[in-house]
Amino acid sequence: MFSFKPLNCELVKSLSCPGAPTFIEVKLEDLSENPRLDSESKTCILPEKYQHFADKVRNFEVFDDDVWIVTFPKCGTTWTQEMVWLMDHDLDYHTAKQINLNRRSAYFEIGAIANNLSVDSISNTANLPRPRHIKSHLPMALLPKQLWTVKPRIVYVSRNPKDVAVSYMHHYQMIMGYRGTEKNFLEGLLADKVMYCPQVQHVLDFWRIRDQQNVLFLTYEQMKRDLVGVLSRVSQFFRKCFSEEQLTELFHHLSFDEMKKNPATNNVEMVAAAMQMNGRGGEKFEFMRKGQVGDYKNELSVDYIERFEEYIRQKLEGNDFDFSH
Ligand code: PPS
Repeated sequence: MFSFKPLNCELVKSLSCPGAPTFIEVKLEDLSENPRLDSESKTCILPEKYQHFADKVRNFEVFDDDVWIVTFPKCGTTWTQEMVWLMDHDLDYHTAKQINLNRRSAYFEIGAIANNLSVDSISNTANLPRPRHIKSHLPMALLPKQLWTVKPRIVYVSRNPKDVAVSYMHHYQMIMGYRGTEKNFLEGLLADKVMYCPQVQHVLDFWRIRDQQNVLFLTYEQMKRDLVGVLSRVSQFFRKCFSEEQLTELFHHLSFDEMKKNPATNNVEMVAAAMQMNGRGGEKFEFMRKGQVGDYKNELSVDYIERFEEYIRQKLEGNDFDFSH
């Protein structure tokens, strides 16, 4: 079903880190079960470990009451997970505060990619109580094929690649223990050679199926600009009817400041454990970092901003999507 190509070029080798020392290109060879995948969509850069899980992921049993939250990394996954879990559980704040979001909404493939983690997250996800809430950064081609026949709810979120670049760079350095240069990391993104790349194709595959009934396509920028409007779309998607007062309370609960101080959503424990594992123990890093649109202007040089803009322009050519949505 898949082929696995070791990646030994200097750029990819320079992206080695304790969380992911070696990378492969995973390629879907059998396109028969996927909706509208074009040739660009068939590959994904992942840690070498993933080859032992690829078939298990692809053949994973999907249920129609599952909720899948799918994103490229750093696009607002955590924010969306909390929003969607609460919507689907009739705003059960009591449970949401008692049980960490990572247990309520499981990171599907983490055990298949994280070098120093020996959990089988695929089997653990299979055994979650239903309705299962499942987070994944995998691209369409690698996700379970039953998603396209069983058709559970899928919430997809995209974010502007320039802000993703900055957020991902901090994540890569602090959570995955990367000690290489920022230049190499940015070059890696521009060459689509960083973990989970290609990035724009990841988005386009879901943009193309956005009108399917079981798919809701959101963007980080929309959520920042008009969370009330997004909450209304999400509640319709879940066929829920909440009062204005309830939606106001949810809006407040989902704010950056509230989620940052909420131990069930701020990922403090997960980050501390990962930093310890990946050689950054004792250093300071907050998962809830800035939560802004346009932070790239503070961190990327003018040259890199231009290069990312050109990269985005080229990758979007011929498509009706743009990252200002
Ligand atoms: S991950 O590790 O890929 O699952 O990360 P992900 O959750 O997708 O993205 C993390 C970024 O989302 C920001 N974030 C938020 N922004 C606004 N409001 C809320 N409530 C919120 N929650 C998380 C988080 O700060 C990361 O972005 P940056 O730019 O790094 O601050």
